[in-house]
Amino acid sequence: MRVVYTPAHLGHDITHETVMGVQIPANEVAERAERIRSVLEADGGFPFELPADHGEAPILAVHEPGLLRFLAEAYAQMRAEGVMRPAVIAEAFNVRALTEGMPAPAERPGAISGRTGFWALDTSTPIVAGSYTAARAAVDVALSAADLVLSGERAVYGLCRPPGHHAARSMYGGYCFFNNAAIAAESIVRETGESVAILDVDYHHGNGTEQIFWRRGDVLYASIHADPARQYPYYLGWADETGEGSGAGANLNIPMPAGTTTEQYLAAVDRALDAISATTGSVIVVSLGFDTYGHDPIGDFALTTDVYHEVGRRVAALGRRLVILQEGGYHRPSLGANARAWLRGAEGRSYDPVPAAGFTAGGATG
Ligand code: Q9C
Ligand code: ZN
Repeated sequence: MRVVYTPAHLGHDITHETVMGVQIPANEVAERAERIRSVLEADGGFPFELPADHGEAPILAVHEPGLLRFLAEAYAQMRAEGVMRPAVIAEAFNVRALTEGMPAPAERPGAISGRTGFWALDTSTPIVAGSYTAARAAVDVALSAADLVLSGERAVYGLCRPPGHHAARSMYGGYCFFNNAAIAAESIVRETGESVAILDVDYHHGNGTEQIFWRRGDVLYASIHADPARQYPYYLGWADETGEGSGAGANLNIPMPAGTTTEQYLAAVDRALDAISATTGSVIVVSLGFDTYGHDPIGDFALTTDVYHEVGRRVAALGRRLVILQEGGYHRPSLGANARAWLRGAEGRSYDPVPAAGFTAGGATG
């Protein structure tokens, strides 16, 4: 299976994220993508290629121009204001209650600390000097993977970093800046005139993808994720969110309990795949996360590496072409093996696990 990857993600070299007011070591770090890269390279069955620059147009088909402008300018604006903090993080947020009963505020020129909160969902998505370039490159990875599939590949893996599915039309957050999967899905719809299904198997609900396609009947969004009653993104991901207008019935949320087992998970995968089978279209965009893994530091499911092989196999068994895009997954030592298992399953190759020592050669810390 061909893989699209670029080292541009290394510029998003964050060290900390802020959770409930406290700085903790960042989860969404460069090592994640490098771990996946080295295991796929060692496998031998995954030729790597660089993405092509697709420009701003496919991003602006999905996102508000102001969000793109903000992300492009934020770090430099902070420095220009003489603020010497290591990363741009919001101070105050443009919350619903601020203007309840009033017109919603527009973005105004102003201090970076306030401008950031106009576009941000949370405090756990720091912007550093190389974040914007990395986020643009992740979009190009997704679009280049989509190009390969549209030109005849059955399945292609885009090793996107930073991830994308929490980014909404006018909002970044949840470690995401641009919604790579939504941008790829929209470009496939425009290119083919077909419907597209997005299958989101990240541990978290893809609130951004849901929001972007909420009123769209030509893009099915199906997601299996931790119940928002106990887990981020809290406000969306509930089972009663089914879409509106032309999108009525084209949003499927399957919230799962803590401790979700292989059996429970595979039953949910079958439900999502049944919904996808009922749609037209020949391409599935997969938002692939490994924060469903039993040892993930921010997840609470109980999945094992062999399950990913089976999920990949079942998704491919629908017979549609696959644009597979990396989202989350934070247990660094297992990420490569999990990605390899999923992708080999999707390609109809055997699971054939390699002993853990085979993955960690070269100084991994475990
Ligand atoms: N204690 C993705 O998986 N909250 N994003 C972190 C950690 C944000 C996850 C709290 C989680 C975002 C793409
Ligand atoms: Zn996630």
